[in-house]
Amino acid sequence: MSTKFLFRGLILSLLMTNLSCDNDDDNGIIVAPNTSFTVTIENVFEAKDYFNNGTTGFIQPGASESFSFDAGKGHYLSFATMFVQSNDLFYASADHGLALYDDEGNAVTGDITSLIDLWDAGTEVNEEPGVGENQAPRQSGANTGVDENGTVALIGNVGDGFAYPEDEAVIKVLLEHDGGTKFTATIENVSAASSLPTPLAPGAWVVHNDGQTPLFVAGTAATEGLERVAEDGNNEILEETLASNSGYVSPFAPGSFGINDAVFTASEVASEALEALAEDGSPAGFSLVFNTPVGGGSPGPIFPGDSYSFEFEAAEGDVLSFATMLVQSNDWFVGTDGIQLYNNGTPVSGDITNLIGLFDAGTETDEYAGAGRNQPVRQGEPNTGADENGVVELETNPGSQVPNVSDMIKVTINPN
Ligand SMILES: [Ca+2]
Ligand SMILES: [Ca+2]
Ligand SMILES: [Ca+2]
Ligand SMILES: [Ca+2]
Repeated sequence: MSTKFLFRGLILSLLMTNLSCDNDDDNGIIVAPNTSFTVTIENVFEAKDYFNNGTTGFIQPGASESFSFDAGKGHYLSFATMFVQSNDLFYASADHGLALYDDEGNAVTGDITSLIDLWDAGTEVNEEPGVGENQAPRQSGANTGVDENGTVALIGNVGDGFAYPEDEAVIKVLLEHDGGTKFTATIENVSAASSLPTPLAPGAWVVHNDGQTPLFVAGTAATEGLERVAEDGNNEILEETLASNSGYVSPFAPGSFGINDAVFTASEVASEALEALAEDGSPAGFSLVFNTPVGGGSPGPIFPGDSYSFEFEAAEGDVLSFATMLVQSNDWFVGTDGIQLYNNGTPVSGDITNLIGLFDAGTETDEYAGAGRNQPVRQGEPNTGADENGVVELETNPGSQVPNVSDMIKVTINPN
């Protein structure tokens, strides 16, 4: 290094020393200057359109099959299963699914067969039911028959001239509420005594939000996944499509950070300020907050792909803590109660996600994450839910639907 650069470096350090005179201790000894850090918190959830999904199997006349799932207020159920003695007909709810809760927030239960209809996928020309040689029981192979190039329609609106048994004579669908967010649906094949006994073929179900049409849209062409379900009772493609697009996703809420003055302490009772942060995403009780998404104009949560960023100055020995609510939970937050900002005199730098944990504030009893009625998206007002009377601790059993911390959030720190 040239003397010129050394000189410049000296001037710079003298300037910085003067600027950081607050760091003079009582004996007048100069301590290391503060470093300015930037922390970035990014929501790295993989965006998904639907909440969860599954399949149903082959249901012979006289048999039934049940499947269970979790769902919250605002969730809908869609499913489809083939009317096997046909070319491309299937039983399903309306294209937007059926509401699992009524307007008062009560679970819908009982016999819901009246909400199920027989649909024509519009992919294969209809033959006489139970007789046609291109229908699943008789066709020479999968995907055999005359292309229809039509759209998905209620069979009652198709007018193909054939007679079909009443829906209630073939299928019966029951919905039970098992408490909390748990439901069990049962599909019963009651066609044995009908004019045309038929198996119901492997199908698919999906729990989703209002306004979504995950299996088909009436009046438009069927997807390949639905075509295979409706013509051949093959649910593989539809299952794959739904599974890759279903799962737990959550925003993170405005949060708080502290330098030395910790936002929380593990194993201790949460402060009121932390309770509001962890239950309702409100950092109002803290002085140091991050609340505005990068590139956003006003405070709000961060969704997949969004991030928060905040800056602070710290000196060797200082410790960073922070907390941001995992919104689709009762009182869970992601953060740390203490990360050393220097490592042997060097400012910490880079990805520190592995130092971050998922914590339960211990203030509100946990429900199924993503569906519980006392979680922010579904609760009527803040601070709703049963008191937990616990302490802040790592959440080690969040439920299999909740990804690992590093698949939900990425935290980086950089000295400026
Ligand atoms: Ca057809
Ligand atoms: Ca066929
Ligand atoms: Ca809790
Ligand atoms: Ca709550």
